Amino acid sequence: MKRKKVVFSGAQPTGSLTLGNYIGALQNWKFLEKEHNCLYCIVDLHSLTVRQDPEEFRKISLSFLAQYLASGLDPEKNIIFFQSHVPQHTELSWILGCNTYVGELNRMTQFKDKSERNRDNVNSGLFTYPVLMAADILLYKTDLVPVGEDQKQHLELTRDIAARFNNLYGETFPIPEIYTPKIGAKIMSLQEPTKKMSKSDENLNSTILLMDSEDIVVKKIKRAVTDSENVIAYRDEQPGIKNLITIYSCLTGLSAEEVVSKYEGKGYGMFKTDTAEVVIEFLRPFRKNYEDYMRNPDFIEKVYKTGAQRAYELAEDTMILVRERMGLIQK
Ligand code: AQP
Repeated sequence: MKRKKVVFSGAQPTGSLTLGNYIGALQNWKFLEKEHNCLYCIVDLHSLTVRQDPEEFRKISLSFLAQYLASGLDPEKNIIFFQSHVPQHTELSWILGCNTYVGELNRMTQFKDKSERNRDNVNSGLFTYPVLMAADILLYKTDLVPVGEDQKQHLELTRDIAARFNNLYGETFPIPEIYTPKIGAKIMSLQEPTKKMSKSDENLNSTILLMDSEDIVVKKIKRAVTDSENVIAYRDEQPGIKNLITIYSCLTGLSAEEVVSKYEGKGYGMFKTDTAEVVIEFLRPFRKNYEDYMRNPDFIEKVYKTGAQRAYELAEDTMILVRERMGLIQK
């Protein structure tokens, strides 16, 4: 029988998930669960590259798990777990780090961006983060990685590391492919639509959070930066409007062209009101599910414990092979 493809992805539990995280990644996760073996991880160790308040961090991590479930991921079909519960991630990360060049890590644009934003804490974890990400992916012999466009460079590096390891030590890892949505792979900031929407953006009006109330969504979309053309067109010269069309399209299933023709001759005011309505309609069931899950901590715990157990077994199978390939004495 043909082996089902393995899918791995994750998000860092910092702040709260944005509509960008959902459209760029989570929406595809749900889609892929039907025909693949999927592992969806809360990559909590990655969050430590930025200082966290421990009490708050614990709450955010659990809230992320509830948000994964609220966005429709089925814990029976998928392995849902915390990265820190499966110690092989850090073990493989060390081994891969010994096969990654400093020059390669120096080229990572996210490191440059994040170290500028966190000047008082440019730690070595921030620099080696892409190696841990490569380990997250390769540990499960992943074939497909559904992520947003911002992760492309890290995924290219993962592929290079996998190919190098296979060449040096023998065929071990499949070379993973990136899987991005055709439209919506990069949802932009509502305030600076040439920059990606990011959950750590200090300007709260830039992001729509999955946890935002209806009033807040309306306010944020009303304030979204547009232009003075007053024509609803899907083109790079109008990045603010293009972004809103993208959001509208991804949440309704209409193509960008269909959205444009629906609003032909209409003003920005009406388009923004309708876009806010589309977002609210999407968020309403999400919120209800989220609250139901948060009222059920026992269920949440069962999901992450079962997930970690299943992930651990798969991870250990890979590590036995990796240790063998590297000449480490088996336990
Ligand atoms: N704006 C975006 N549009 C489309 N996809 C996006 N993703 C992030 N932002 C957008 C995708 O969401 C997944 C989870 O992201 P992450 O938690 O790993 O962190 P990130 O990529 O660094 O995203 P953020 O929101 O910008 O987080 P912070 O501010 O904490 O660094 C990934 O698949 C990502 O591609």
